[in-house]
Amino acid sequence: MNLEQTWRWYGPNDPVSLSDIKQAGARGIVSALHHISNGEVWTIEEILKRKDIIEESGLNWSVVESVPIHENIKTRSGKYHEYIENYKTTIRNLSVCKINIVCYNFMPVLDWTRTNLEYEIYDGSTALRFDATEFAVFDLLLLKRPNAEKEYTDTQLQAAKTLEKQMSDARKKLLVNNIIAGLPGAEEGYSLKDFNTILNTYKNIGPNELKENLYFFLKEIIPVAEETGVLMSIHPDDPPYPILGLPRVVSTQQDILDLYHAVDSPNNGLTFCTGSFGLRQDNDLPSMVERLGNRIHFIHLRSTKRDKEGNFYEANHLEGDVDMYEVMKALINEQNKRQRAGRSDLNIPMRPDHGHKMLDDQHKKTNPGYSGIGRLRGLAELRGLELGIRKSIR
Ligand code: CS2
Ligand code: MN
Repeated sequence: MNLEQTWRWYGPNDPVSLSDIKQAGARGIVSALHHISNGEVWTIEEILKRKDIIEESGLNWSVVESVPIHENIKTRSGKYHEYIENYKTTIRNLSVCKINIVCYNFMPVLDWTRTNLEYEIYDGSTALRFDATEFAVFDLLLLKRPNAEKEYTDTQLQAAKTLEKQMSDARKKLLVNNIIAGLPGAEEGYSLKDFNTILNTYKNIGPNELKENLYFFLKEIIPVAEETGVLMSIHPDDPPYPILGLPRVVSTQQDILDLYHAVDSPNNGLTFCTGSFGLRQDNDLPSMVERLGNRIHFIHLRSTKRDKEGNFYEANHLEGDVDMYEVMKALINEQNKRQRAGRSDLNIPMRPDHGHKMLDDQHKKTNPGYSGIGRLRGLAELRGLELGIRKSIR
């Protein structure tokens, strides 16, 4: 019994190839049909095309990350009925093709948010970083979001003004791009001009309304997931607190318990992402695994290092604020529990979530966070940690 070692692959245009992945030691592929627009049906034909390519390399398509949720569903407006029906069809089609773990997220407007994609850490590799002052510059002085000042302290406002004066136009442009142009996996990119208009679609949606919209969606799709044997696995918010005045509802243990309760079914489950949850000090990761574990269907392992000012960067997988040893131990305990309960889903798929740019990655163009060697290092360390714990507790 092991966790299934998986790897995110963006498809045939990914600079990291399937044979690279094989050499990294992963056997399961995590992939999505990024060429299909958000809200449209994934046809069996398109799914099989991708599946064949993966299987020809001797690998297996284990998880879909992600089938994106259209903004109309999140705001329950416009064509949300049609998009939910399309989503159900996609779930059915994936199950026909024997792919039955689906990751998704319910973050309004933006998927993950970083300000710097090339932050050099102490060992010379580069990591993704979120700088709270740079983010404030973006929000207050470049985007000029109405009433944004109310969400910042005087010290933060001052720091943002001072920093903005020192920034060149090129640096500002890069900052805007890093935040709104869409990181890999985020299906939408926006222009600065449209962005305030899009944010405005949430003017009457607070956390309660967003939760209701999420539960409405789940009540529609989970019965289809049950019927077809698909395990829906929501990914937490990154970062796990409100930004840009937008509500966030998948950030804490309580959020997940509420979600489990809203539709009480094993098919309504979780992607346990230590990098996202780990940004909050009040998220105790090992105990979250213990409490939420029976519906964890997919695992993302990475670490972050945060400071008191609200900045963070992505640390090496076994460094930073996440106690990876305790998390891994809790995951192994969860597997043991499943085995005792006679469950068959023991080899929970796990992937190294993000990696640094290091060694040869630094001479290549890679998707931010999804370098070859950086992730290979992450996976190798995690694999060793798992093996060590497993052997020592036997
Ligand atoms: C990110 C996201 O932390 C992460 O895993 O890379 O793109 C994430 O995959 C999506 O939000 C999941 O829907
Ligand atoms: Mn993740």
